[in-house]
Amino acid sequence: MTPTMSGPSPVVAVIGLGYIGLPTAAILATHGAEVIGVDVNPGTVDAVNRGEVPFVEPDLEISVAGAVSQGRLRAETKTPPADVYVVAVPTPFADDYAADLSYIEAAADGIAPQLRGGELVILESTSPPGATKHMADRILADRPDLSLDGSGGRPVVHFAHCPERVLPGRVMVELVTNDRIVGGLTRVAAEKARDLYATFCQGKIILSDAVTAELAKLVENSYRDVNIAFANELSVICEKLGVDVWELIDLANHHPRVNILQPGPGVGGHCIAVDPWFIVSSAPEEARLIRTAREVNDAKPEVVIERVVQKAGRFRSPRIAALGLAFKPDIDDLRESPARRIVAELADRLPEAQIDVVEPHIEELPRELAARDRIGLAKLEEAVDVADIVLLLVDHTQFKDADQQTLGLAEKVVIDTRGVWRG
Ligand code: SAJ
Repeated sequence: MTPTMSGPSPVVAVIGLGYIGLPTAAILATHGAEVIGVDVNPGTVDAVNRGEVPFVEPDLEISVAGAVSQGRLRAETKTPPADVYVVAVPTPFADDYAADLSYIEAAADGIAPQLRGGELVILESTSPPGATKHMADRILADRPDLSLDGSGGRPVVHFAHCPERVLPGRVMVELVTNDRIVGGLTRVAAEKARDLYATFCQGKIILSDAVTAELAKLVENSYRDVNIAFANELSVICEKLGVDVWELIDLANHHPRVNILQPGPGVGGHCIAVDPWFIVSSAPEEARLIRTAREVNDAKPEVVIERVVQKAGRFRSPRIAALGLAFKPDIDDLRESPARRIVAELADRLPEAQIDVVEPHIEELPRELAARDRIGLAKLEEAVDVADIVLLLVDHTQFKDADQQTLGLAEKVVIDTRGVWRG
C-alpha cells in the first residue's frame, strides 16, 4: 500500500526509541499516524507501553502518555509491517573514527522481510555520506523482488534521509519549529517524506538528495565544532600571554562581523564531538581544518588537567572541589563529557588528592568515578569550604548565581574553565 498522508492514517514504525526516535514517534502519533515504536530493549518497550519515558526530556512524557492512552502509539521489540519506517538508531564511531553502521544494518534487516512494495523508509540517524544508499542497497539485496525505481516491473520502495537537528532539552519545541532537510534517493521519495513531516513540522521543509542531506547535518555540527575550537585555541594562547580570554572575545565580538564562541574544558555530548569525524573519515586528505578542530577540542581537557596538576604541586594533600560533570549547563547528560574525563584523570595523576564533585543534576557518581577512592559527591558550599583548589568545569546556573564572597573564593586557588566568575 502506498502511504498517503492525506488519506487514512498511515502506519508508521519508528525503529529506535531513544532521544530522537521516541519524541518523533510521539509527535507523529499525535498528528494523525498510527505509530508502532520498535526497540531492542524490552525495558524501553514496556516503559513506552505504560506511557512512560525512560530519560529526561521536557514535555515528552505527557505526549507519550497521551498517545498511548488514545491507542495511537504502542511499542514492540520486533519490526512490524508498516507504510512508513523511520530509522532513528545510534551511529557511534569505531576506533578508527569511521562510522559504525551496524545499528542501521540491523534495522534494515528487520524492515526487509516486511516490505510489500510502495513503502517509504526514512533514515533519521546522523550518518556519514552514503549511509542512506547503503541502507537501501542492503534492503534491496535481501529483497530482489523490489526496486528503487520500478525497473524490471518490480514494485518500488522509497528511501530518504531526514536528519534530526533538535537540541536536547528543547526537543518537543524544535521538532515542530525547526526547518527540516529531506533528501531522497529519488525525487518521489523526498516528496513522500516531506508529506509525512508536514503533518507536524511548522518550519520549512527543504528537498534535496540523500547525500547532500547527510552532509548538511554533519556540516552544521562541524561548523560549531570548528568555531568552538577557535575559542579553545584562543584560551590556550591567552593563558600563555597572560590575557583574559573572555575579555578578549567580548571585545572582538563588538565588531559587527565577528561572533566568537566560548572556550571551555573541551567539547562533549554525542553530536558535536562525534559527527565531524564522519566527514574526516569520508575525505581524510581534504578535511584538514575539520580534523584539526576536533584535535584542538579533544586536547583541551589535557590542558585543564595539566594546569590543576601544576597548581596542586604546592599542597601536600590537595583537596579539589570539581564543579560540574555534565557536558553542558543545566542538564543531567554526562555522555562524552570532558568534565568527567578530567575528574577521573586528576584522581589518577594526584594520588594524594581528595576530589569533591558537585553535580546538582545527579544523585550518584557515574560508575568509573564511584569506583575510584578519594572521589565523592558533595554540595557546593561544603565542597568549596574545604577545598584548596576550586575547579569550575560546567557553567550550571547554580554556580553562576553563587555568591563568590559567601563561598570564600578569594582564599582559594580558582581555575574557572568557563569564565563565569571573572571580575
Ligand atoms: N560548547 C562550548 N562553547 C560554546 C558552545 C558549546 O564549549 O560556545 C560546548 C558545550 O559545553 C558542549 C558542546 O560544546 O560540551 C556541545 O554543546 P551544544 O549546546 O553546542 O550542542 P549539542 O551537542 O547539545 O547539540 C548539537 C546542536 N547542533 C548545533 O547547534 C549545530 C543540535 O541542534 C543538534 O541537533 C545536536 O547537536 C545533534 O543531535 O546533532
